[in-house]
Amino acid sequence: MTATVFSGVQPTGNLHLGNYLGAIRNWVKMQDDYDCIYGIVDMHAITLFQQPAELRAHIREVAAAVIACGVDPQRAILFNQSQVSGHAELAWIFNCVARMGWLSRMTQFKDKAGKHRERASVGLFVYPNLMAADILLYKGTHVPVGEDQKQHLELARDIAQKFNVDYEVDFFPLPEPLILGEATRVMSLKDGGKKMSKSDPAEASRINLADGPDDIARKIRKARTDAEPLPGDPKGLADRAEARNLVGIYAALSDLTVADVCARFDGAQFSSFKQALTDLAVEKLGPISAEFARLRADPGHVESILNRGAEAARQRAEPVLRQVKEIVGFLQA
Ligand code: AQP
Repeated sequence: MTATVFSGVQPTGNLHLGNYLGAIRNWVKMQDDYDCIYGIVDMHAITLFQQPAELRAHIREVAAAVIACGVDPQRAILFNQSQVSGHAELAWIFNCVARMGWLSRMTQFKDKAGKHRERASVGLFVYPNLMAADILLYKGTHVPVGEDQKQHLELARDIAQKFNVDYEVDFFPLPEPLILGEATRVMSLKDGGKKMSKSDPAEASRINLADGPDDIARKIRKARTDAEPLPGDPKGLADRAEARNLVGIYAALSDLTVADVCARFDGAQFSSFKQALTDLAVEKLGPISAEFARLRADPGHVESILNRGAEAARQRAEPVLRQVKEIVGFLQA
């Protein structure tokens, strides 16, 4: 059986270095070994309100950024979730399979809803059911997951299993997590305790994939650090979140370990380390931002790629959804 990977990114803003190192870079690598389906998941994005004009722009821009990073629409399916109605249809069926108690335990809902649980959208609460539908609509077998998505993938497995048991079928696979090397969690350049995020209002907290060399240099120069020189041993970074973050970014961009980077910059001041990091980031991200600018200038081309992707995704989803409806007992034309 071919291993099918599903992964998604929310069009909630422009992609940044964290999305690249934590996710999209792996999407590019996985194209060589798996049957890959990648979604720009706008239905997930609207679980928190999005301005319609911004959402539309972000869908095109995130698609352009993903392609600029090296995802090849000839080898992987790249599509926009809301254009394939099967996601919503299967999610509804999963709303009826998943249990309230399971969803109530999801820590991401608790984090995102915060103290205003009663005012959170119902969509935010059932978000993991839609994620299960995203994967299982294609009988996805593998999902690359960071720490924050592990619980949601467990839930997708629980849903697949309960569906199979309730309807006495062996229909859905139980999707497995795909761990691709050491996970890179990139933190905000302004606060080493917060992850780098598209929706952080502080622009200087992240390096966007659209940033040119000057923006990259300025943001790294102004990144928060401490007064100590860099340690020769990673243990010396234990209580230094901001320093650890910059060293981690250097390691991820250069494919070195954190220990290698510490050894190389043992005793260096931040002024010289930041210059080395800037040079590296400009070297690695320059070609991406140039390709991104080219694609951004041609939104019609990006939309045609997404349209073709949606057509391919619908073709994959259609027989699965028909069988699900048959199993559940829906009448079909
Ligand atoms: N800072 C990060 N470090 C490593 N990986 C990250 N990812 C996001 N931020 C970091 C990974 O990128 C993929 C796509 O993320 P997403 O858009 O679906 O949602 P997110 O995790 O909520 O991303 P953001 O940028 O923080 O967006 P907002 O601000 O809208 O919440 C995921 O695989 C994610 O792990």
